[in-house]
Amino acid sequence: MKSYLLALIVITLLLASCAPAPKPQSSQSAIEVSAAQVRLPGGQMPGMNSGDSLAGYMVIKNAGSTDDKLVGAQVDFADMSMLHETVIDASNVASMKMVDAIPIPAGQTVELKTGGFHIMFTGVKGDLKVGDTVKISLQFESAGTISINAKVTDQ
Ligand SMILES: [Cu+2]
Repeated sequence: MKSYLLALIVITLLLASCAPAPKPQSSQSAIEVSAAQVRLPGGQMPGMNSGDSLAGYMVIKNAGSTDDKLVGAQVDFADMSMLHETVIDASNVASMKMVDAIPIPAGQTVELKTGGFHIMFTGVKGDLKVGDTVKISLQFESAGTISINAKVTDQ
């Protein structure tokens, strides 16, 4: 009888541990990333050299009702990832500056593209070629980490 009770308690505990996890915040599934690619900022890719920099572009949609921000990215194929914005000064010269975050307002779609926001990967390892797929872990302030695949392109 005792062992029967014990078994019952164990089963109850097991069932309890299988209970569904609490529902994620509504913002957690609100971010959709598409058309992700990495390429040389100038567009051409004459063979990847170790230590080169690559720019990451993509389309980020916030289908939720809460503003979010892209606050960082992590990759294996480069030493460092930075959030950048290309700015054009009064004399029409383009330069890049680092930003802490890229705002992804609720209900909006933000495009990381040439001449605007992008992710800069520096210290790229030399074994990437056009057509490869690389993994990028994007960190959002509300949505947390979202892992995506990006195509290595030359255009
Ligand atoms: Cu840049």
